[in-house]
Amino acid sequence: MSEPPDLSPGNLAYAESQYERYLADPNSVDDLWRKLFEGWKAELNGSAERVGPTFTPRSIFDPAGTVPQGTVLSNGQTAYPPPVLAGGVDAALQHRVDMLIRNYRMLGHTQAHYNPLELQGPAPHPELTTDFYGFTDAELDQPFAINSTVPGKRMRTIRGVLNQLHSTYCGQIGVQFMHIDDLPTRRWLQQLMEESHNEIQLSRKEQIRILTRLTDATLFEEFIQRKFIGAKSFSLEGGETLIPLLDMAFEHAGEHGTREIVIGMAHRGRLNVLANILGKSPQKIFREFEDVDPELYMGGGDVKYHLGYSGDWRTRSGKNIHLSLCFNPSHLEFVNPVVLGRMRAKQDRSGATTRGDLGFALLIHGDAAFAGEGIVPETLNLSGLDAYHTGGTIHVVINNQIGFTTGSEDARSTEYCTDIAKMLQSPIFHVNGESPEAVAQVVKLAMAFRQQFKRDVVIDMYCYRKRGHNEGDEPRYTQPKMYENIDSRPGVREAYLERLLGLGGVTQADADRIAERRTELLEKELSAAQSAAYKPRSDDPRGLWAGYHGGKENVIDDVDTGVDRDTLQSLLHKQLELPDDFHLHPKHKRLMRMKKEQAKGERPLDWSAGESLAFASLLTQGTPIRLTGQDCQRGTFSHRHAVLHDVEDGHEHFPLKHLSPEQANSDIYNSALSEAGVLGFEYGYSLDQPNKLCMWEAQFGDFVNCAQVIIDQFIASAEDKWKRLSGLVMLLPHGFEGQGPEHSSARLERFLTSAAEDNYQVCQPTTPAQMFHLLRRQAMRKWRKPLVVMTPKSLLRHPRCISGFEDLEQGTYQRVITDPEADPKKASRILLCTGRVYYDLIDRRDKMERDDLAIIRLEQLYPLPRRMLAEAIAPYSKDIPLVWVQDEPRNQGAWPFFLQRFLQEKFLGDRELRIASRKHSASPATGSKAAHKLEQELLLAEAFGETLEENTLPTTAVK
Ligand SMILES: Cc1ncc(C[n+]2csc(CCOP(=O)(O)OP(=O)(O)O)c2C)c(N)n1
Repeated sequence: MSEPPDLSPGNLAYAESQYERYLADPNSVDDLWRKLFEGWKAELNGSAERVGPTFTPRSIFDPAGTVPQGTVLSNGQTAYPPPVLAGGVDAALQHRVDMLIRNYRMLGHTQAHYNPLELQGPAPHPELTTDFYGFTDAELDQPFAINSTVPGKRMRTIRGVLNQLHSTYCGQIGVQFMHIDDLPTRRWLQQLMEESHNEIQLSRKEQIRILTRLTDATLFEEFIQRKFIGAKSFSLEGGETLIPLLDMAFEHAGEHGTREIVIGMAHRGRLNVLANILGKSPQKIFREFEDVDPELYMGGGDVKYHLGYSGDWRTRSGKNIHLSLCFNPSHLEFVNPVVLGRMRAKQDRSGATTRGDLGFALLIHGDAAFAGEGIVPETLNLSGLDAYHTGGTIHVVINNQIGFTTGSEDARSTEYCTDIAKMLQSPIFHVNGESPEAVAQVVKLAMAFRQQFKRDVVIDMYCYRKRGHNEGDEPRYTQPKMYENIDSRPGVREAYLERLLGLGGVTQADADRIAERRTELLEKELSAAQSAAYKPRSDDPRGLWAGYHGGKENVIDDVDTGVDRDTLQSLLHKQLELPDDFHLHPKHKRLMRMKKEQAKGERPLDWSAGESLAFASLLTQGTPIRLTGQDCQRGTFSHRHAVLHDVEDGHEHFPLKHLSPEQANSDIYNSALSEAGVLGFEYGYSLDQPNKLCMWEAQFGDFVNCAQVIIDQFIASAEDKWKRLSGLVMLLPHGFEGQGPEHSSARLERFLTSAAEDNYQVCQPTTPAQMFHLLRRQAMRKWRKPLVVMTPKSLLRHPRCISGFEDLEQGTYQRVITDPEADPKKASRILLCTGRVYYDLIDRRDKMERDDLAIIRLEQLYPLPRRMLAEAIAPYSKDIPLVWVQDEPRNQGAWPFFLQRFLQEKFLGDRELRIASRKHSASPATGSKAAHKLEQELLLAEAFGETLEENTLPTTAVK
């Protein structure tokens, strides 16, 4: 035999028989085989130059083997993995070994020591015992030829491999990554972890840095406990490793070229992060504890552990990263989508080509909140979508194993609080927060993973909460055993210092010096905070926001939002131009014909035209737009068609992207079926793109119910609490058209209930021209206020809901529309209404041929245009009643708001006010179409004074 031994998969059975013969009697095989086997033996013994093997057996270590899967071999067989022998091991044994190895990767985390409070260590997992696989001692010491990502000798015993797997997967890091379907991604992680046994080698300098950051974190909390006894600070104690964790993350980020990081976190440890990471001076924080500036915060402001901040981080190698910690409400986790939206806006602004190159979002969660709040999966689900992708978020859970007083056994059905994140193809690292070096390894892996794959990654840092939920709370009422354990722990800094002293690289004197310097600084900051010379930073909008205003509407002038007819016509024509080879849906062809007639001025403009002209004119003026929402590309009611789909091959055409070469970006995306997540994202986006018209459209207005937290806690009150401005637009289809309790009302009353201090605008436009002017006004005024628009459904195609070019050419949004047809001298009553019902009223007036009715529309409900309303009503006699007409039940809609203003502010003078509406009702609308019609009839009759006015309020009550 002169050829080298054939070790291809097709010949492995023969090779195995040769090896068995060799083991029984080395001389029973021929020279070449003998030499090969001797080489293996020598390697196993750690001596002699390696002679073989030249084949790499297929195993879990090398699933592809030497021969790629599916290759047809010279003998005609296909090379896919018979359970193969390796180095003379039988196929069944090899299979058992492969199973064990796979299970280590999959289940090793169950044996890992990531939980500092689990003193006994984890209970053994049967599938990770050698008994489960029936290995004998002899087999454990039997050599394998392994070409694996596990470095080291090629010939390994099962025992040797097990040791390596155990140290990699069952140390202080428990990793879940086998749920990732993509093999190269898993291999990438596997290699990084197994090569290093999942341990990091830190230099002395790096260790001292960790000690310093732990000292910063620890002393900060101790200082607050000492100086502000009993004050709520939601201390980080027990989880101090968060500070070195973030420190290391930002250092890695700098090396990856990151320039921006947007951070979201709850109250726990926030002050510590502000002081030790964001660079907010402790002086400012202490001043907030002192609470000596009440006049600055009358009726506004927020508690200190909800405040945001931004600062610059300079890495050791001199790179600069801008950090922004978002303001957030108490409502846990709702800040998540807001943070992502901000990051996306920064990325879009920067024009970076690859998402995540500019920077990423970092979200710090609590264990109970991460497992419990639905906004978490809503936000995770956005992470891979075109409209919301930001290139991967770093999630850090401060897993202190308790939520207020509730333990994990009552808080979740899952093993880990992070299990929901397995929905993403992302690794989850559970790590012992008492081991800063294990945390350092995890940070390195997580940062590298995000950088490589631009996907989310989760660090679940197990720790504990040294005190109660807040400083005044007694945790031992409910968790006596847990706190017995916690009370016996030395503290993270102490324990780490102990380790470093043991290693000999640091002396106690070094450590004391670090601590003394920090304490001195904190003392100085405190006396500065207590000094009378302290000056708070001004809240005036700066940077990106310079030139924009919040505050009252009367601080800002109205703008002329008209556009000349030629431009409008050309913008409509432009939107009708299609690429030559584009195949339209047949129904769409009819629509296009109609739109052409509109463009030529042969047909009046409908809602769709008004809206698309607002978009198109802003885009060509240089104002970018962004609109997302469920099915908003087409529009729930098929009016928008912002994206056309070729009926032959499905490819898309965006008319609003083809207006002019210089136009601004037009981003119109269908959203995930989420309201809170998506609205939170868009709100966040609006915070970092003040010049862009940012809009969210609810599918039906009532779906806004599901986003209520975002509205109440951010949109309605952010300016009041945090001086944050936003120009976000919410388009909420609203109108009583017999569609049942749910699809009728966008809950106008709720917006009006929380309307105060001109915190947002609530408008209900009733013509295409009004919609056109409203959207343009929102973008063109420098007043940045959220805008709530009650948009129509049936009016999208109502024959009377039309405008002419002349209506779009001049003027601006009309807050009140007077009645040009009414003769004040003849009028016997004034009907004041808002929204869709106006068209019912004019139809009925025409039908009844009544000329004694004035119908006035209130198009801006908030800020209430009192003066304009008074002027609109002034020509009419004081002795005729003013009737507020609304579709909504009496306890809903605008009536409760309007009545209160009318009574309190008396802006319409001494006049009788009546109401025509549906009766008080718990639900917004009837489910019966017929009942709806009947109700509508009664309502209109009542408005027209055709029924006994039992429902009118006594005059005295309303005057
Ligand atoms: C949406 C929401 N529900 C309830 C609360 C009240 N609350 C504040 S902290 C907390 C426990 C949070 O536990 P966890 O997420 O584990 O964070 P930890 O405070 O333990 O760090 C609760 C119930 C809240 N702030 N927000």
